Amino acid sequence: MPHPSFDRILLTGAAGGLGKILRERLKPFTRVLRLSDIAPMEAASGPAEELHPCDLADKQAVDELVAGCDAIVHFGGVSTEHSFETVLGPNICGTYHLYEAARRHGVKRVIFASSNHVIGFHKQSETLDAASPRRPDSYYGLSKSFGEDLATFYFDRYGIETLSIRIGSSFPEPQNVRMLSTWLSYDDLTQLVERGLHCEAIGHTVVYGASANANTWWDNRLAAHLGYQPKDSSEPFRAQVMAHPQPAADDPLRVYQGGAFVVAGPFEG
Ligand code: NAI
Ligand code: 15L
Repeated sequence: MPHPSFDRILLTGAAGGLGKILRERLKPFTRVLRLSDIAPMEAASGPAEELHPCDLADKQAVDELVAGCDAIVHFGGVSTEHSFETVLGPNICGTYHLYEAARRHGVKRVIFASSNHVIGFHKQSETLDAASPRRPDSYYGLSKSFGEDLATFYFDRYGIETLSIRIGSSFPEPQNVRMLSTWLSYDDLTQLVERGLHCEAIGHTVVYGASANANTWWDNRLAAHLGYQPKDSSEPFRAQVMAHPQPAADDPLRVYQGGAFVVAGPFEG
């Protein structure tokens, strides 16, 4: 096996759906993979893995978590819409804690799991690139938008480089008509994370995390320097998706890029 390019990569959200996938896929790139989550994780498989449970909302704990790492793949946090108070600690404070720890410990590269929900209020009739105005569709989307701003700030101020991946829908298969446009296969997700780790001079790059789907809403030309070449497409799943009863034409799932997130809440009053 070729010599790994990193000594110790930190993966947050390691107990989650995508964290479990990346736990396997990141191994070739690092001598040691440090795995972290607030939820229980499977035991380390050997010396190339180390478990470090941590609540992202705890600043001191995050500082200790990051010490000794040379890159961070940040997939931890609340991953769907909730009240502002629920999102605040893990996502807003937590991402700040990670960048602050990265600054203190000299980490120069972060891969940030951002989300399509930073632009979710755009209509599905629009085609967006990374410079399109954000239109967050939820407190969750707002937290990812803040994470992207943190990435810009920590690059401009401290030279920490980030790839923010605005992940569409990364699941084994697209589950509905909207996901025929937003689907990101696990192989294409892995390629994006690999590009984010190894591509030189990325500054803060924003890329839409989607496979080569036929009906896309996203144009990645502003991230062309990554060399991301998606290999998969939702097309082979179209027939099985369309065989199910379809949402009405005015259903948010058919109108907005963020789908049902645009009608979540309110959470009080
Ligand atoms: P997930 O919910 O399965 O995993 C998130 C993990 O974060 C969980 O294991 C959870 O325990 C952990 N976590 C939550 N609060 C925490 C805290 N306070 N401290 C430490 N860890 C905490 O979500 P999934 O699907 O694996 O997504 C991973 C990341 O990718 C998330 O940041 C999500 O927002 C983002 N993303 C995922 C998409 C998808 O299609 N799966 C789409 C867009 C973004
Ligand atoms: C996300 O940001 C969520 O983490 C994921 O669970 C899906 O809801 C996805 O977006 C999506 O928009 O399909």
